[in-house]
Parts: sequence; structure tokens; C-alpha cells
Amino acid sequence: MARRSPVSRAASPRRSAAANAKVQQLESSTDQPGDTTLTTNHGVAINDDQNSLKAGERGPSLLEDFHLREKITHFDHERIPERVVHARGSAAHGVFQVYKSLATLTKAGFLTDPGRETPVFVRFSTVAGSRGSTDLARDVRGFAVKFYTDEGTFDLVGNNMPVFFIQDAIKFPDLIHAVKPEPDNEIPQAASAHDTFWDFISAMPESMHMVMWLMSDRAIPRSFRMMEGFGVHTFRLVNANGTSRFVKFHWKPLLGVHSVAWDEAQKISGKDPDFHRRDLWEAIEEGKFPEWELGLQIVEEKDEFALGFDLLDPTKLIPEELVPVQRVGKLTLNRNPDNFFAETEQAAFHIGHVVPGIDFTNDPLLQGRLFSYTDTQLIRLGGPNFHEIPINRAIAPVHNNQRDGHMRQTISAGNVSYGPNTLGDNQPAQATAAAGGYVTFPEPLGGTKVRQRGASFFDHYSQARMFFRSQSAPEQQHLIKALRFELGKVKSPDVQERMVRHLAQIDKELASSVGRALGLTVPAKPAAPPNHSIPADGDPKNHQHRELADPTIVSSALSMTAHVPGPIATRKVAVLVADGFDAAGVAALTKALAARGAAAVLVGPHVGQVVADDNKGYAAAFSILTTSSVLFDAVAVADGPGAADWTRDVDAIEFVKDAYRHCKAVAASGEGIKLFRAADIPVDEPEGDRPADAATAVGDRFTPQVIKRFVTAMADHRLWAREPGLHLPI
Ligand code: HDD
Repeated sequence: MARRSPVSRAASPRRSAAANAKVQQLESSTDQPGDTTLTTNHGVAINDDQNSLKAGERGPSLLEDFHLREKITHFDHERIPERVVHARGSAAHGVFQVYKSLATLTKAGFLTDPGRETPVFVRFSTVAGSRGSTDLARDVRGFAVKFYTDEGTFDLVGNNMPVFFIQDAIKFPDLIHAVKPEPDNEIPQAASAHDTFWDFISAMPESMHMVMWLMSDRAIPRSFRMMEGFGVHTFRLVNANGTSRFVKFHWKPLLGVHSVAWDEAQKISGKDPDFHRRDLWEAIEEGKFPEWELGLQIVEEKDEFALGFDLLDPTKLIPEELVPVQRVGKLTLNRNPDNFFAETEQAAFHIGHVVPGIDFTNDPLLQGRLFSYTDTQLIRLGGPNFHEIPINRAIAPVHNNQRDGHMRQTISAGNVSYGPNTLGDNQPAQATAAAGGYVTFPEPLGGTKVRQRGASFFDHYSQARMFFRSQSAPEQQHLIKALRFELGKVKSPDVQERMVRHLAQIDKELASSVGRALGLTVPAKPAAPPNHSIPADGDPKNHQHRELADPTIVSSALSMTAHVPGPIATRKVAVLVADGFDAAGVAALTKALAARGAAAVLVGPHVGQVVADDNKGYAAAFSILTTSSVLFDAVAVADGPGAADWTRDVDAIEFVKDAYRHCKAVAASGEGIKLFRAADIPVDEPEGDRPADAATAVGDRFTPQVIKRFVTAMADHRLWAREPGLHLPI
């Protein structure tokens, strides 16, 4: 049966006219499944699709077979080049609505009319891996939002990290060449743990802040639905009076910001490389629509130089403690694409797609991006008409004198394709500013043509330090371990040493912890590394890096663990059930989870029906062989006579051991506790039968107390405090 998405494609009074228009625009291009006749691409009905046309039953195929030729030719041309970066991604449709008018800040209609629902298409991605790579690579995640507004399309092409590796787009090809698989052997796939990446990074002090983010748990998110998004650059908002203010865009997920453990990420990559893609798809299919709030940090024009760092420098963020994030509207993803290729793969985002009321700044990374995005679509989507592909079509009317080109869809009538013209009444006509014509903010400019950066771009360490020092102790340990892992895979000792020297400028303890794992000592007085961001014959005084921001500042907004407990809605709990399991206990647990929007998923010794102590069969969604605890948020083992068998099953032991090791909430009742003992999970303490830690809930039954303890621990996401003791029994 054909799959139906929970959101109907028929025009709905609950959707805005714009949202209906976008849905219908896509609908009109959709070949819906149903009772249809098989045809060629030219509409000729096909009588036999099983056999090619041959000269005799055992004879050669005939060139005349137009059906065979067309079918194979089309197949041969099905692939297009993957994106040069962000090749692996998945996307969904949704809507955006502003809470109240932001007219004092911007004239953008979708930000001033709280009654307007703006259709959106959002694509999440990894950066370095190719299309078929794993979702759980340690990497930056793309967070690209296409707003189909009534005044034209606005693309906010951001990431899940608020800063970037480089300050100037001229270094982007170098960065990407360094991080992608090495060119001689195409190794490693979707990983930064190799020499060329760290060679480049160690020569680019400006990348240190981003490296802190990349080595933090932010690079291994639990779900796309639990990631923040950032526009990264400083943009401008311009209101109807022409007043401009600086703005940083944020997306704040309503489910909180969460990550997995690195060991877990590596295991997920094997068990389910589509983990994030599947999670997004299933949440939307189940009607658990992911939501984010749009956040704005506004800086008045007069305060451009008041923050202690340069707003045009994309390696800097504005600490939320300095400029709070105002939450101004909500993004909801509510419909999966019908066709991955037609929508997700062909979506063309462009940082240069802005609407009246939103403008650029002179951030040199932003400026270079403005060139790159159309240019890349020309090769990837095959020509200048990619804006006519349904997913890329604006809902605002499009009229201009652009014509022709590969795959042109629009049939432009008439003999006039130029302006000004008199033969066509000078149409299409320019729009006045009052009628919504885009007017660039008249920023005064002046200066000499130079290949240089301002001295205000030469502080490379203070925000890296702020990030590191703002992390909780477990987060710092994860970051240190990530660097030990990545740099431990680097073969060049020179590169490793250069990196340790950089780390020493960020934090001495960080440098010595990483250095120890590499067998390196940290120089007592680390020399300032060369800054290759200035020209070879540049002024040597520019080599001195500058400390502009307050070195003592700590921003709790940068820590993920500072923001728990949070909701457990949409979380998945594996409940291990064997023959004769405690049906009432499992029902109580399931009910408690459901009350908070979380789901219990039965995992049995086999798939299909598992008979409980009430003699009823319950369907196990997975067997212990077809799933793994790394694919769940928490694990519970049910009481019952069959539970004893788990203790002899290495897969079951591994299942709970991993859940414990990854600091998840774990619960067991009655006989199920034996599996914990078999897996060396501490359940007894000297004082009696008090559970070993706050996220281990055990009891004879799934009593309200056991369930409460379990659910409370889930709300903390992970009990990272468990980690220091993990070297003992696990
Ligand atoms: Fe980029 C894709 C985000 C710097 C050139 N970029 C791309 C995507 C995202 C970003 C989310 C995927 C869009 C999608 O889902 O289709 N890129 C960023 C951010 C950056 C950034 C947040 C820094 C703040 N990018 C950047 C620079 C350049 C590019 C400096 C080049 C000068 N980016 C591209 C590209 C891509 C792209 C080559 C590849 C596929 C595409 O554009 O459509 O043009």
C-alpha cells in the first residue's frame, strides 16, 4: 500500500494560503501511486516489460527496441554529482510562524505578520562524508532552512555550531581538501582523524575555536531534532524606516540539545548508519513533529565595536550572557518528502537568497559564500534553470527577462525579453521600495583595495578558551578524549606537536592531557605559532595574536549538560522481555513513559510474539540480534522466568553493558537484575540494596518508585558522572 504522510496534501483551511500554494505546487509535479498503466516517457503504453525485443527467442536484442533503449538510457543517467560538501543529508517540509510582529527590527513580511504561516523545507547534513556515509560521523551538521515567503525565498544556510574554521572564504577549498578523504587513496571516509586535516588546522590558528566545538559532543548529536542551529555570520535586519541592526540567527530545539557518547557513535555507525535520517523520518511519520524556536541576538549599529571582538569575524560568537537570545517564532517540521531525489537531493540552498528586511554584512566568509552557491548548482543540477525544479520554486510570483538554457520549463510568451521596453509596456516593471522592491542597505564604504585582514581578526584563542572553560567536567573530558583519539591517529609528530602548542594557548591542562596521550610534553612557554592568514610578505607585527575578549568570561549557554533535566518526549526505551515476563510491570512502565511522550519498545529473544505471565502474546519489535542498545535512549529488563536465559546470551550482556557504559538510564526488575550482574553492572552497594547510581533503577517489580527513578534519570539524558568508574567492572 502506498505510504501516506500524516499531513494531507489537499488544500487545508488550517494552512496559510502560502503553505497551501507550496503544497499544491509540489503536488502538481508529483506522480502519485495508484491504478495507472505503464508507459514510455512519451506516453506509449507498454505491453511487455519483462523481455527485450529479440531476433528469435535465443537471438540478439534489436536496436529497434525503443522501450529497452529508453529505460536503460534513463537509468544510466540517474545520478547527479553529489554536493561537494554536505553530500549526506535528509530533509523535511514544515512551517514557520513568528510569535509577534518584529516590525521595529525588520520589514520582512514573514517576521512581521504573526498570522502568517510560511512554508519551509529544512535539510540537515554532515559535511565531510559522501552521500552514503554514516550519520554519526564526528562532524559539523548543516542546518539549512528554505523559507518560501510571500516576498521571495529566504535561505538561512547554517550549521549546528555558531562559528566556523576560517575567516575568509578563500581558504574554503583548502579546508575541504584537507578534511575530505586523502586524494591518493580516498581514506578515511567521513572522518577528520587523519593527517591532512590536522596538518591544515595546525597551520590555521583561526580555526582553534571551531576545533573546540568540533571536538566537543556537539559533533555527535543524538538527533537532528535535538540540535541547535546557527546562521553563523552576522547579518543585518532592516526595518521599514531603513534602520539597520546587526543580527545573529539561532534555532533552539524544544526537545533540548543532546549528544551521544563517542563509543556509541562509532557503534551506531555500524548498527544503523541511517540513525539520524531514520529518527527524523519516523518522528514525522508518527506525528511527533520536531520544533525549534527562532532566536535573535540583536546588536545596535552604534555598538558594532563594543563587544571586544569583531562582529564580521565568523570565528567568534556573541556570548548569550552579553546579548541574550530573543525567541521570536517557531519552526515545525510536519511532512516528509515524497521523493528523496526530487526534493532532498535537488534542493538548492543559497546564502544569497534574502528578502527585503534582511541584508548582508562584510564578513569575508559570507561574502565568498555569496559566489559559491549558485556556481555549485550550475554543475550539480546541470544548468541555470534549477530554480524551476519544484522544490526550488518560489511561491512569490517570478517574472523577469531571463530566458532559455538547459531544461527550461517556463514557456515565456511574447516577443519582449528585455527592459526597458516599450513594446511590452515596460513589463515586468521594477518595484518601488514601498511596493516591496529589495533595496540594499546603503552602508557607507571606502578604502584601499588590499588583500589583508583587520587586526581585530587576530585573536584566535580567547573564545576557544571560553568554550573549553564553559564546559562541565564530563564535557571537558569528552573533548580531551576526542582530541586524543583524533590526534592519536595522526602519523606526523610535527603536526601533533603543533596542535599541542596551540592547545597550550587555550588551556594548559587541556594541552598536557592531550599531550600525555600523544607521548609529548607541553613546552613550558609555548611559542606563538605562525599565522598563515597573513600574506607571506606581510607586516610581522600582524603575527602577534591579540586577546580582545575578556579572558575570564564563561558562558553556560555553551554547555549542554547545564540545560538538563529536560523533556523525555519522543525518547525510545528498549524493554527486554523473555517468556513469562511480568506483563503488569511492563504495562506500568509503558504507561509511565507514554504519559511523558516516550515509547517502550519490546525486544525479545526472537521477533514476533513473546508470551507473558498473563498467557497473552506481545509482539516484540526486535530480537536481541536485530537491534542494539545504542539505538535506544534507555534500557529496562523485565522480570520473568525466561530472563535467566539472558545471562547466557552474549548479545544480551553486550546490550545492557553498552547502555550502562554510555551512561544511559537502566532499569531491571526481579530475574532481570541477574542480567545486570552478568554484565558487571553494579546493582548492590555495601549499605544494602541501594542502587549503585542515580540512573540505575532496580527492584523486585517495576514499582512506581523504580519507574520514577528510571524516568527521572532519562530526563537528565545521560549520567556522565558514571564515567570515571567505568574502568572498574565494565
Ligand atoms: Fe557551505 C553547502 C553551511 C561556508 C560553499 N553549506 C552547504 C550546506 C550548508 C552549508 C548547511 C548544505 C546545504 C544543503 O543542505 O543543500 N557553509 C555553511 C556554513 C558556512 C559555510 C554555515 C560557514 C559559516 N560554504 C561555506 C563557504 C563556501 C561554501 C565559505 C565557499 C566559499 N556550501 C558551499 C557549497 C555547497 C555548500 C559548495 C555545497 C552544496 C551546495 O552548496 O549547494 O556551495
